[in-house]
Amino acid sequence: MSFLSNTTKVNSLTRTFPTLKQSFNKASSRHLSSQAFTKRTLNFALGTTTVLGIGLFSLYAFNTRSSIHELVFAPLLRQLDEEVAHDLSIKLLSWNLGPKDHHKDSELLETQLWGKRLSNPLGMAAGYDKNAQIPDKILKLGFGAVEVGSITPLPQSGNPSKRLFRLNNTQAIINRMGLNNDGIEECKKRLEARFWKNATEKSANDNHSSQSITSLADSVPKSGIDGRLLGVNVSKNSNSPSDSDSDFLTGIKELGPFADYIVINISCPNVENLSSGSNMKMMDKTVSAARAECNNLGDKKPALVIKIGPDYSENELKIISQIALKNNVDGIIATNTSRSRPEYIFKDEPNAKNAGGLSGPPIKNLALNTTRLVYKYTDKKIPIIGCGGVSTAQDVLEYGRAGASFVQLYTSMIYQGPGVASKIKDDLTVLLDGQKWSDIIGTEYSIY
Ligand SMILES: Cc1cc2nc3c(=O)[nH]c(=O)nc-3n(C[C@H](O)[C@H](O)[C@H](O)COP(=O)(O)O)c2cc1C
Ligand SMILES: *[C@@H]1O[C@H](CO)[C@@H](O)[C@H](O)[C@H]1NC(C)=O
Ligand SMILES: *[C@@H]1O[C@H](CO)[C@@H](O)[C@H](O)[C@H]1NC(C)=O
Ligand SMILES: *[C@@H]1O[C@H](CO)[C@@H](O)[C@H](O)[C@H]1NC(C)=O
Ligand SMILES: *[C@@H]1O[C@H](CO)[C@@H](O)[C@H](O)[C@H]1NC(C)=O
Ligand SMILES: *[C@@H]1O[C@H](CO)[C@@H](O)[C@H](O)[C@H]1NC(C)=O
Ligand SMILES: *[C@@H]1O[C@H](CO)[C@@H](O)[C@H](O)[C@H]1NC(C)=O
Ligand SMILES: *[C@@H]1O[C@H](CO)[C@@H](O)[C@H](O)[C@H]1NC(C)=O
Ligand SMILES: *[C@H]1O[C@H](CO)[C@@H](O)[C@H](O)[C@H]1NC(C)=O
Repeated sequence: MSFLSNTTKVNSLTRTFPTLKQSFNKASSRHLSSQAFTKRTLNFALGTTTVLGIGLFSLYAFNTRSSIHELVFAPLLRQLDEEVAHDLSIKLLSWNLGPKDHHKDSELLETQLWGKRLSNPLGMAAGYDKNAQIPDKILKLGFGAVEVGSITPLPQSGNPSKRLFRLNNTQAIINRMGLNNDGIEECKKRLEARFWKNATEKSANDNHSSQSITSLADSVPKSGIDGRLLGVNVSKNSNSPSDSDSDFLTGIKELGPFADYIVINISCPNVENLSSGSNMKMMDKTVSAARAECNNLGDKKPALVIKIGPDYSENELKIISQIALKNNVDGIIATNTSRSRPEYIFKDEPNAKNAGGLSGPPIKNLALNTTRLVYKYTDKKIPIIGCGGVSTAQDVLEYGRAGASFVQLYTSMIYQGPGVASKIKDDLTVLLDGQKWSDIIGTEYSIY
């Protein structure tokens, strides 16, 4: 009885997900032939039901293209406290209970960056895998790049809770985490371990001498996976002096060898007005010190990337662009969360009044405008990484046309679940309509 009713359920499920029908039929015939002579006890029926149930569940659950993530798992996680949900999602992925993207990326989505191949233009932004625990699981969700961090020299616990807020109606987030992280030593152990595992697989006669990092060809990404990039975001401990750069430099020196790109925070809350000469000098000094430290790594050096906020004026962006050009910065991430709040948000969102950085769709136009201006003022010479409110393929396309070489997202995964990268890639392939991603980058400016 129980088996029959389960079959009925299975049939209705396979109507919704027709590709499952075959696997179900195979699984059930295998079961019946191997167990044909055992007693058909109630236990057996229950056991079969459970096995089939788990089997079917896994087929849905372990595929990023299954709608179960957006329709069931993500809403379930959203019933929990924001930070509990975040930590649980990291645990699930680290236990290999996350879904995987089983498709090969369309060739249309490919691009080249820093001499390496990037197989699709979707990256996971900093702040999700703060402690470098699961970069490979994130890449398996279908992202082309993953940025871990921010990581500070010493571990720190961040701001007191509550420090993370959902704004359900606008699918936005406000956070003031305050850089909670495990510190360089712990994170370096993880990054080093994953790096060597792959480096030694790739070149069997290498051993763990520091020279063998340099023996990897330049085009081999530090992610260890062709077409995928690994970034590390380094920052200062909150009790370090605000005018000291030594925390960044430590981060670059220790973690740089294991990253394709390294990101530094150049925005200082008490350096509001960049137009003033002394603030500009301070930013310039930080970037040039970071450039020098990066160069010290020689052949192991990662690309040096700066991340900026979305709240700068056009004039300030002009100045930042000049500083970036002068110091041969390799990339600019535009943007971080915003201090601002659009007026409409207070009407819909009880949480909008909380202090912290706003992310998600309400900051998209700010971040997109920033991308556009930085692309223009750097004379298209520095690759821009678009970030802020990316939740659909249309958003990705807009960032690409405005000048982004690739984009990052975070907040939309909180609302759409771990299938978000696969979904956006599929839609983007359709939207591109035969054009290549690399050909649409910056096309808004082709008229100049
Ligand atoms: C909870 C949370 C934590 C974040 N932590 C970091 C961080 O540690 N370092 C960082 O550079 N950006 C951090 N960000 C900013 C994101 O990387 C990204 O720049 C921003 O959220 C805009 O993208 P989105 O709208 O797709 O989320 C964080 C964002 C959120 C929502
Ligand atoms: C957001 O949605 C979740 C789940 O639906 C709910 O538990 C939570 O109270 C909502 N928060 C706000 C601020 O509306
Ligand atoms: C190593 O590379 C393979 C593919 O080349 C990838 O599947 C795996 O996740 C990588 N592992 C680590 C630890 O880098
Ligand atoms: C491995 O490292 C040792 C020293 O640490 C060195 O003597 C040896 O030649 C190395 N082997 C290879 C294959 O590089
Ligand atoms: C960014 O840097 C400034 C000073 O350089 C510091 O005050 C601020 O806390 C940093 N923020 C992050 C997120 O690293
Ligand atoms: C920034 O500095 C410039 C020049 O010192 C000044 O004209 C401008 O008003 C300042 N802006 C703000 C927002 O303080
Ligand atoms: C990013 O935003 C956070 C929160 O608003 C802030 O603490 C940090 O300084 C910002 N970093 C950059 C690089 O703008
Ligand atoms: C973005 O820039 C356009 C053109 O300058 C402007 O009209 C628009 O208001 C800007 N949007 C935001 C959110 O700043
Ligand atoms: C690095 O990560 C922190 C969050 O941990 C974020 O606030 C900051 O803006 C990031 N900085 C850069 C340069 O990406």
